[in-house]
Amino acid sequence: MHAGESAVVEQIYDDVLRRNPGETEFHQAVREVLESLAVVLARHSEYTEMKTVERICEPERQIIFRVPWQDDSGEVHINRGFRVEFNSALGPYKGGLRFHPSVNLGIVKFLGFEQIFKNALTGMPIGGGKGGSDFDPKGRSDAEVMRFCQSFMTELYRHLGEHTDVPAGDIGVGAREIGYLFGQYKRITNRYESGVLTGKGLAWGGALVRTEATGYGAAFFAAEMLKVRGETVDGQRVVVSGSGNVAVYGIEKVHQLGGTAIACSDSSGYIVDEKGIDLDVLKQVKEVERARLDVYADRVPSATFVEGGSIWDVPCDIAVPSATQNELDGEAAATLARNGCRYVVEGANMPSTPEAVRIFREAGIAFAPGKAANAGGVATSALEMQQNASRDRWTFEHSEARLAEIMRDIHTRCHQTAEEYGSPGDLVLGANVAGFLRVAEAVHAHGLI
Ligand code: NDP
Ligand code: 2IT
Repeated sequence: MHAGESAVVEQIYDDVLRRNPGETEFHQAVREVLESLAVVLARHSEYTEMKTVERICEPERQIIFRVPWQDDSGEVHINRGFRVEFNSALGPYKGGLRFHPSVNLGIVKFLGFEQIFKNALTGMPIGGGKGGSDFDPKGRSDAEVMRFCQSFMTELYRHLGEHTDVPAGDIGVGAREIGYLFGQYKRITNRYESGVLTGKGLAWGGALVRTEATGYGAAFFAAEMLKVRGETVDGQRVVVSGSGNVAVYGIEKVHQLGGTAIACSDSSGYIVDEKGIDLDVLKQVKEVERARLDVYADRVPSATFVEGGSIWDVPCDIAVPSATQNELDGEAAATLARNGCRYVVEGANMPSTPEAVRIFREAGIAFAPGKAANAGGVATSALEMQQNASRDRWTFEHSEARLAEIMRDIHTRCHQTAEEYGSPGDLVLGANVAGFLRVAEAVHAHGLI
C-alpha cells in the first residue's frame, strides 16, 4: 500500500538523519510525523513534486548565541541560547522557551518541529518555533534569574516582534521569567509591544486562563476521548507525572470534572495520595516555595513519597504524562497496560517513547499525542495575542469556554481525519495528517520559499 509514497518518505527521513547528526529527539519527532504522511502524499502528488515535506523538515532559521551572566557571588557563567524559527506559513513563529540543563539544539528542533503541527491544529494564525537555554534555574535567586533573562533577551530581542516571533513559557520558564524578558525587551526597543511574548502577568497584558490553559486543555481533550467511548472523567483514577505548570492545572481540571488525581512527580520522585492530591498544598510547595515534592508528603498525612522509582507503577484508568520527553518507556507502558490503564493523554511534548506508543496500540489503550492534547496552552497564547492586538480583555469564563471549544474542535479534527485516511481511532495519524494538511496548503500557496 502506497509503496511509492512510503519510499519517498523513507528517503526524506534518511536525508534528515544525514543532515542533522546526533539530534536524536529531532529524528524521533520527524519519524513519527513522516510515518503518517505516505497516505497524504498518495492523494497530493503536488506535495511530492514541490518537496513540501522536505521544506517543512528544514527550519527557516536557527539562531544560537552566547549568554554570559554573573551569579550572586560574582562568578561568571556562560550558557548557550537557542531560537529555532521553524515555519512561518501560518503566522509568526510561536512557541515556548525552555530553561533546563538538558537543552541542546536537537531538543529545541524536536520541540519546534512538533509546534508547527500543534499550532496548525489549533486553527489559529500561528507558525511554529521554539527556543531556550541550557541554563538551570534550580536553586538560583530571583536576582540571578533576572540577570540571566536580561542577558538572554539582549541577544534574542533582534529576532522577535509581534508579527515575527512570539515566545512564551515552557519547562523552567513561567510568569517570573516572562516578566524579566518582557522588561528587557521593552527597555532595549523602547516599545511597549504586548504581543511579543505570551504568558505575561495579568497586571501588564497577560490573559486570564493562559496559566491554566495547557493542563485544563489536556483534561478537556481527555473528556472528549472518553465521550467517544461512552465514558466520563467522573470517578476515574488519574496519574499525572510532573508537578509544574501543566501537571498542576491538569490535576485541577480533572478534579473539577469529578476524577481523582492520585499521584504526581518531580525529578526527585513521586507522591501517591489516594484521597486525591490536595491542590492548595501542591501549589504552595511547587509554585510559592519552589520546593521538592517530599515536602508535600511531610504536610499531608494521607500521602506517601517514593524517592526515585517510576510513577507509572501506580495503577490508574488515565495516565497524563506531563513532565518531559521520553519519560514513559516501553516497560512503563507495559506496566500501565497490565494494571488496567485505558487512556494515555500526553500533557508534555513527546513524553512517550515510540516503543511505549506501540504497546498502547497493541493493548487497545486510547492514546492522544501531545501535539493534539497539550495544544490548549499555545491556543490560549494566540487568544492572548488577539486580546493584546485589540487592547481588550476577556473574562475567565469566556476564555475558558473558548479553550474548551478549541480542544473539542482539535479532537474532532483528529478523529475525523484518522477515519478519512483509513485509520479509525488513531489520533497520532489524525493529528499528524490534519496538522500537516493545514501547513502544507499554506506552504504550497506561498511558492518556492
Ligand atoms: P515546568 O517547568 O512547570 O514543570 C516541569 C515538571 O516536569 C517539573 O515537575 C519537573 O521536575 C519535571 N521534569 C522536567 N524535566 C524533567 C526531567 N528531565 N526528568 C524528570 N522530571 C522532569 O514545565 P511545564 O509544566 O510548563 O512543562 C511540562 C511539559 O509540558 C514539557 O514537556 C513542556 O514542553 C510541555 N508543554 C508545556 C506547555 C506550557 O504551556 N507550559 C504547553 C504545552 C506543552 P523538576 O522540577 O524536579 O525538574
Ligand atoms: O509546547 C508548547 O506548546 C508551549 N510550551 C506553549 C507555547 C506557547 O507559545 O504558548
